[in-house]
Amino acid sequence: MLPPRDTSTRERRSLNGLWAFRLDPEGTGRQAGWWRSRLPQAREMPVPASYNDVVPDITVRDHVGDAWYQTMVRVPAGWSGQRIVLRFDAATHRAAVWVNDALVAEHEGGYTPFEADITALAAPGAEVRVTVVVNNELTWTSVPPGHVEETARGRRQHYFHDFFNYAGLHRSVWLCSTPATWIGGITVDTGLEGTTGTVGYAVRRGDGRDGCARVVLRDAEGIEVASADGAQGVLRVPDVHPWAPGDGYLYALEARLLDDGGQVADSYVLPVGVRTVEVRGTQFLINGEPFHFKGFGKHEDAPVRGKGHDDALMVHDFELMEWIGANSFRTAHYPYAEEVLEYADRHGVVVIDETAAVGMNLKLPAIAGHGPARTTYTSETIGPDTRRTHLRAVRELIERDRNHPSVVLWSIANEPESAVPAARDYFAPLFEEARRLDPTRPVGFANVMHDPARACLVSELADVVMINRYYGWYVHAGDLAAAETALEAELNDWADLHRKPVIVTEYGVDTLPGLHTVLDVPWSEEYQERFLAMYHRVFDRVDAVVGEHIWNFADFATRPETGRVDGNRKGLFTRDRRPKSAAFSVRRRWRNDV
Ligand code: BDP
Repeated sequence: MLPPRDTSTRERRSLNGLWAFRLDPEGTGRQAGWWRSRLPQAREMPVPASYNDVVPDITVRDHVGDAWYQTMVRVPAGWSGQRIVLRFDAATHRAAVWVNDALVAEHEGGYTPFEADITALAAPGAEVRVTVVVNNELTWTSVPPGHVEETARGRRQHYFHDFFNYAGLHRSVWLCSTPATWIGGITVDTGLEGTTGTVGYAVRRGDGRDGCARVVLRDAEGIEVASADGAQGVLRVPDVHPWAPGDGYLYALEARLLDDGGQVADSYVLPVGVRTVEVRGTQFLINGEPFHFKGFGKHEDAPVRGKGHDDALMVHDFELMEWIGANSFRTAHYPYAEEVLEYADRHGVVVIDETAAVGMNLKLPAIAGHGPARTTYTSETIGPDTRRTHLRAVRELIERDRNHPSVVLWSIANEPESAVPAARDYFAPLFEEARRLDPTRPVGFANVMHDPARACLVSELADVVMINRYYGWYVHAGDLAAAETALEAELNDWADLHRKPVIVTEYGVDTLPGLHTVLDVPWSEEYQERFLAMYHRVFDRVDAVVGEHIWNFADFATRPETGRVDGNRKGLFTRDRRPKSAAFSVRRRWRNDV
């Protein structure tokens, strides 16, 4: 599904702004047909945003179930003869959409887009009513999983991941026009042969018929450097300017779809970065050069708007990453807004792109003492139906993001239980599918501390070892000497046993800004600094370590828990993006500024 863009044949209109909104705690709206007229008893709600923190009311914040959004939109009069599409960049976690009285779309998966062809319902010049019901329930078959408990005080949502279950219309909503004969998809795969770049491309007609296409590749100055006729082929670019970390050089591929008479029916312009990715031994190579990941696991999270995408915050986060010397980040723990990947493409920032499969480890809540012991992989818990949803999540992620040069590695899950044979059975088809859909990128998952190198049965399936480690926090808290020994031993174990590149995808400690200590006291700013310095010393002693992603870029919201002080405080920046002391020492390391 191509992102909406204005081109010579297409237009888009943003539906962002204030929508009518209403929670549906009794779940009566679907029966009552709330889409059929003006939404009863509605308040105003911004789109995009999570609704949870906009209203200072615990019943809004902790709502479980349906929430309704509605707006009116006038279809541009100039769109007559065009195909008209309504597109949601995300609706968390599932949604149904009506245009006037007709159901036009249903989608599950809170972090990937969906669209509906509404040409038959949206007469140019007319006003239409768009109603969306968004549901935030996490179940045993959703990704991420969870379960809803009916209690005497109402319904309670339980889930196994460590970030708040924000919901709503988190990203932009668009009304788009395309010609009646339209481009349904474009894929590119790039390569380098000496100083020549190759761009393999395929242009797909939206109606599935075979189409004729012409493609033109232009450099950043707009000068044509290659062209070809045919719906698929390979373009060659002599003296190519590769896309590289820190150098987000992009070409523009214009694809023109020709109608049966040979006239241009549709045109779409796709940014293309020419680069290669390869895992060789214990090295991770970008354009044949060893790459060392420096950066963060992040979250889409901020006060008031929750997970709502916001360009100001996005640019600020990238500027702070640049300030600190980060070259990469992981989209923990779900696919981020497409604007984020487009920015990373333009600025040469490297991305590990993750599905929303987080919390597939039912041992962990029991270990932490806040949940009963359960078996992770059974037909009643994480079973075949969950895997079907998970497969769809892998497909939607790769379909959406495969053209981004910034994305160099797929992460198909975060911290699933991985030391039981059922885990291997569960994950093998997911790795297979990711590789079938995209043979050009390595595939991995973030391994949990409880399932180390000798126990984990899933890492063997991965191209890269990605591990989240908390020696000095959840284990050996306050004892950095013991933590250092344990960390180094484990990293060497991974390196010796797996002989693959190792990226430490999480390491960090909760830290309260303003808490200062002389000794190694957890939660203090000094402890965060010394903890990170210790990890960095160890990384420098183990050759196979090719990446360091601190957990987390910024403090973020979680469900209330005694181990959390107004959320997870492992950020190097506070939730409002002020640096903690450790940010300055990390900056010295990452900018080589010792
Ligand atoms: C890891 C999870 C991450 C948590 C982190 C923590 O991958 O989502 O936020 O631990 O406990 O287990 O801070």
